[in-house]
Amino acid sequence: MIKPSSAFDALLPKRFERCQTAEAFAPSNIALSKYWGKRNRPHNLPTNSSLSISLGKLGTHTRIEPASRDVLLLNGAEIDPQSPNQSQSALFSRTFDFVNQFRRGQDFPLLISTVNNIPTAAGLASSASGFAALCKALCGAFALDLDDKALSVLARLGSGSACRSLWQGFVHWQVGTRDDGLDSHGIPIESDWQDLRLAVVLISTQAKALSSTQGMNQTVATSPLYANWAKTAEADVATLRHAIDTQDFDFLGKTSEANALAMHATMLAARPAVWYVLPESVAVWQVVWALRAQGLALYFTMDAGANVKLLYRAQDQTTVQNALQSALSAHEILWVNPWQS
Ligand code: 2P0
Repeated sequence: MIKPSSAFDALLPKRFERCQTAEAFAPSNIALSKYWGKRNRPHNLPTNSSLSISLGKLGTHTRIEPASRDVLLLNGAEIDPQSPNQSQSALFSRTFDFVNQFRRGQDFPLLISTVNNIPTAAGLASSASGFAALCKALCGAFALDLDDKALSVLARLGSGSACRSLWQGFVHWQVGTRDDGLDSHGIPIESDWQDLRLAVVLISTQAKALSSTQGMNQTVATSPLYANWAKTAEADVATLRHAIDTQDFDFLGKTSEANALAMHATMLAARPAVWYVLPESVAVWQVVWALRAQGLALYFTMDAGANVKLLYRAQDQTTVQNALQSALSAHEILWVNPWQS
């Protein structure tokens, strides 16, 4: 098996000349046709292509500076690598495992300060924007001039969905066929259609008990529905590309909603079941279905967490806002223009 570091060797210079302070921002992204399963675990190579929309100004800002030892700050607080809190120590090791592969033995200790303006580990893809911002900031810190495709390949090695967080707007993560993963990266979709809006209904901002990596590995290994999922997802990406090309919102919404439900159904069939949905999430689905039955063009999607993301058109902003504020008054809602950075 090829080691993930082969992609770092292929894309980065052998030695870095200097280290300087650098900063970067990357938006989070929500998949409309999802990535749920790896054909190669260490490389985060997916079993199927996926297609996402960015979350505009919601994402991660990362600053890197030369330091005397490796330090990680998350939202201003230092992360203790020895912390008994497993999510803290895991975040430190996941971040610096990636940074070590990037540095490849060179002695450049770093202070990494990362700020998420979205709840961390709540199914709002903070690892996607986190690794994309980290990659961009590392390139700035070591004065590297990498193109977006190379950045996307490297970000994927930190977290699969991070390869879609290098751009605003629609992004297609092509599945690729190479064992070294150099052809598995995001590609921005050229489109002047900027009509889509998102509303994130916050059900829970608690870190999830089962990580996405664990959840998808368990699904691939044990769900009898898995083979069908990969085929469905590949077909949905093609359908979504057509919906974007023809600027057909209902086609896009209906495909996205069906794709999310197919992914969750596939997880539910895993043994034991993988399940991120809460009763409050289902209550939001039912509100969406009821409003749609009344003629409103409103759809939902959901990821590895209980929060529900709604899809609607910019022209329906006021109607959607009024309808949701009365039907979902118990929940905080984040309103997102995917193209506003
Ligand atoms: C996605 N998700 O396409 C899917 C849908 C969640 C549900 O990608 O193991 O954090 O780091 O590659 O990217 C979340 O999984 O997983 C994810 P790893 P990642 O957005």
